[in-house]
Amino acid sequence: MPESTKTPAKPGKRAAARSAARNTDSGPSRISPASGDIHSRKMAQVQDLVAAMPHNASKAAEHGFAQGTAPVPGQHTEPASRAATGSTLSEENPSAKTGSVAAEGVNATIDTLDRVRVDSAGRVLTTNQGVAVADNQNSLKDGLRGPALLEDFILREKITHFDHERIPERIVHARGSGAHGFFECYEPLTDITRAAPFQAAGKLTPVFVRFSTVQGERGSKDTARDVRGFAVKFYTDEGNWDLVGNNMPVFFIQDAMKFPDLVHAVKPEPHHQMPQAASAHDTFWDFVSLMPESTHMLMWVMSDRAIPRSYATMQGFGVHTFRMVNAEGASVFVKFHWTPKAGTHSLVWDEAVKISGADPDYHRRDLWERIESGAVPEYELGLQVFTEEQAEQFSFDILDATKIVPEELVPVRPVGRMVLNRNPDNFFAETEQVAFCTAHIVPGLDFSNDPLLAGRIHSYVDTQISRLGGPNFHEIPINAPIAPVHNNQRDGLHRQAIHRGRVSYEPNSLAGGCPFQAGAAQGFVSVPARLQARDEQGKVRAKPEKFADHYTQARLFFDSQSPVEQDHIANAFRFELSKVTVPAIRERTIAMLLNASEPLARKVAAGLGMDTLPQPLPLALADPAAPEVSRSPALSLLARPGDGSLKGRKIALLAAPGVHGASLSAVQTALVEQGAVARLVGTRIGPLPTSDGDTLDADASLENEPGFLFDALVLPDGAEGVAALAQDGHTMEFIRDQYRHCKPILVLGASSSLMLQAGLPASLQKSHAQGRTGIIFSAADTAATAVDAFSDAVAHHRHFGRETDPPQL
Ligand code: HDE
Repeated sequence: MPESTKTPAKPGKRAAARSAARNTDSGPSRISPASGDIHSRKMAQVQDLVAAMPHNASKAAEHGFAQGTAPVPGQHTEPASRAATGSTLSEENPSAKTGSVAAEGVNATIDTLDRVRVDSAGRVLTTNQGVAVADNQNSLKDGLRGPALLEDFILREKITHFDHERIPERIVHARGSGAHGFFECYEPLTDITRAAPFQAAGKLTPVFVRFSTVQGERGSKDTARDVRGFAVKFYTDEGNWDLVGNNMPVFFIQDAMKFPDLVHAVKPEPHHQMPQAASAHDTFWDFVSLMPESTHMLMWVMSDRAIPRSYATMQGFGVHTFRMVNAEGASVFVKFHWTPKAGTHSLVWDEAVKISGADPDYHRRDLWERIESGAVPEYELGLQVFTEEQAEQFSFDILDATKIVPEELVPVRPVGRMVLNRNPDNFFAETEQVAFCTAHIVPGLDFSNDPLLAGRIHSYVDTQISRLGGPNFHEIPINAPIAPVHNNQRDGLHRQAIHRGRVSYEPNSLAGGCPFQAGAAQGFVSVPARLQARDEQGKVRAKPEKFADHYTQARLFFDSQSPVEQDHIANAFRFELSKVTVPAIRERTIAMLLNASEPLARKVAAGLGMDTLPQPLPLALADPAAPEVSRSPALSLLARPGDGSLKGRKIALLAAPGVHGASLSAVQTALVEQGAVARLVGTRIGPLPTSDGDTLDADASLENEPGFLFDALVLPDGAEGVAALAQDGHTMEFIRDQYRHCKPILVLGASSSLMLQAGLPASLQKSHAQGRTGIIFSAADTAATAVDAFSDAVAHHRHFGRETDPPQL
C-alpha cells in the first residue's frame, strides 16, 4: 500500500486534511495520511499515483531509428482505487439517466448498433424531448380560423428538424447502396500479416459495404456508364480497416494532384450543369485526351465493366499496391481482388439506357432484393502477393495506379470470402453516414508509396469533416469500431463520448499514465522500408520513368478481350465521342488510341465518320520495357462465368387472359425452385383466366415492368392468350428488347407466332431452333424438359452470337 494511505492521521490533522481535500483550487504543502474520509483518501491516492512516476521513463525511447521501428509500451501505473482517476466523487449517485460508474476501461459508444436502434411498436408519438404529442394534425392557432402561434413548440421542433434533414452529398460517389455482412478467413495468413481478419481459419469479421457510381448526384441513375465504388469497412477487433476500392483495378491518373481536375472534367459542365451521370461530354474527353496515362482506364470504362448487371456480379479491386506486415515486421506487397461468386456479368448499353428510365434504382433494388430473398451476394477475396525485389524487376511500376499486376505474372491467392446478408435498417443512418477513409488501416497492413494513395489518405478524413458536420464522425454508430477507443481527443461538434476523469493528455501521472501508448507488439507501426525514398533523393515534383509508359497495358487489356467485348469497347468510344461537340477533341482521342490499338482506333474513327486518321500522339517514353505478358485471359469478363446458379436472376413469364396456365405455371415453379425471381407479367396486373380453367395472378404488367428489366423471357402457350398479347404493342417491344439484348427466350407452343410478329429474322429462327443462340422453342407437352435447356441458357447470361451492329431488330 502507498505511504500516504498507510497510517491513519491524528484527530487534529484529520480535520485539516478533510478540509483541504474538499478544495478544488489550492492544496497543502504535504498530503496528510488518509483519514477515513473519501475526499482525503482520494487526495492521498492521487498524490501516490503521481509520485509513482517521478520522471517520464519513456522519454529516452523516443529517439533513434531503431526505437522508431519498435516503440515500447507507455509508462503506466494502477491507482489505489478508481476514485483517484474519476471526474467526480458524486459519480456513485445513480439515476435513470446517468446510470452509475462506467465499468473499467469501457467506451460504450462502440457497442453494437442495438444501442441506437429504435423500434416504435406500441409507442405514442413524442417530441425529441420525449414529451407525448396529443395532436399531430393541427398547429396551435388563436381560434379555429385565427393565426398560428409562435408558441407552438411542437410544430416548430418538427419543422426545424425537417428543415435540416439533408447533409451535403459526397463530392464523388454520391450515389450508392450499402449492406452489412461478414468476412470469413479461409486459413491463417500469419506468415505474411498480423492483420486481425487473417489470423485464423473460419474467423469472422463484420463488414459494411457501400457500392456506388462516381459521377452522378445522389439521386442519379444506377446504370450510368461509370466506374463503380466497392468500399468495404472491416470492423476488426484491432480497429476499423476500410478497403476503399473500385470495380476496376486501375485509375485515370497517377498523382493525387490531378484528382480535382479529373472530377471537375467528368462532372456535369459547370455553365449549364449537364450532362448528369455521364462521361459523354466535351470536358471529360478534353481532359483525358490531354492525359495519356488515362488510356488504360478508358479501356476499362468503355468496356462492359462500366455497366454491370448487378453489384453482385462485378469484381472489386483495392487498385493501389498495399503492404502486408507480419508479427516480425517483415512486409510484402499485395493487391486486393474481390471476385463475385455469381460471376462477372454486365448489361449492354442500349439496355442500360432504357433501364435508367424505367428503374433508376436498378442496382439498389437488385442488391436489396437479393438480400431480402436470401440470394445473398458473395465475393471471394484474393491477394496477389509479391516482394519488393520482384517488384523492381517488373516492366511497370507497382506504385503507378494506372497499371495492373497481370494475374499471369503473379497469381491471385484466395484467402477468404465476404457474404452480404443483411440490409440496413435505415438508409440515411447507415449507408449515407458511413464514412470510408483510406487512412483507416490496422496493424498488419500498410500503404505503399503510390502518390495517388497518399492524397487519398488525406482526402477522405478531410471530406467527412464537412460532409458529416465535424471531427466526431467516427462516433456515428455505423462508423464506430468494435475495437476499444481510448485517446485524449476531446470535444468538437456532436461529441457523444463522456470521458471520465480530468486527464486528456499524455504523458500524465494523474491518470496513472492512461491511456498509454501500446508499443510495437500491439500497436500500429509503419513499415520503415520505403521503396525509392532514398536519402540521396531530394524533394521533387516528378514521376518515376516507368510511369511514362501510357499504352502497353491499355493494349494488353484490349487484346485480352473476346471479340464481342472488343466490339462493345469500340462502340462505347464511338458513342461517347459522338456526343463530343468539338471535332478536335475527337481527333486527339483517336490519336491517343492509335498508340494503344490501331484496329480499335480505326474502328472508332470510322464510326465517327473520320476520313483520315490523325498522327498518333507523341510518346512520353519512346522505348518502354517489354511487357511480361501480351495476353491476360483473366481480364475478360467471360473468364468468370460464376457458379451457374439462377439465384437473383429475373425472368418474365408473359401472361394474358386465355394463356395455357398449367405449362406456364410448371415453368415458373421450376425456375423459382432454382432460385430465380420468375414473375408473371400480365397485360395488366391481377387475376387472368387461363385456357385450361385456372387463374393466374400477375404481379407485374407489361406497362410497369418493361422487358429490359428482366434477364430472360418465357412466352406462353395458348392461342387465345397469345392473340391477346399480340394486340399489345408492349409485347413486341418486350420481345425485341430481349432479342436485341441477347437474352434467353423460352417460346412455348403458340407463342412462336409472337416471335415472327416481333420481326425476328427468319434466317435466325432456324439457328435458334437448333438451340445455339439462347432461344428455345418448345411444344406445350415438352415444356418441362425445355426448362432445363432454358435454365442453362440463363446461367450463360447473354448469347452474343445473335448480336449485330447496328441491331437488326
Ligand atoms: Fe475516392 N473519394 N478519391 N477514389 N472514392 C471519395 O470520399 C479521392 C480514388 C472511392 O462509398 C470521397 O467519402 C481522391 C481511387 C470510393 O463512401 C473523396 C482521390 C479509388 C469512394 C475522395 C481518389 C477511389 C470514394 C468523396 C485521388 C479506387 C466512395 C466522399 C487521390 C481505389 C466511398 C468520400 C463511399 C469517395 C477522394 C481516387 C474510390 C472526395 C482525392 C483511386 C469507392 O474523399
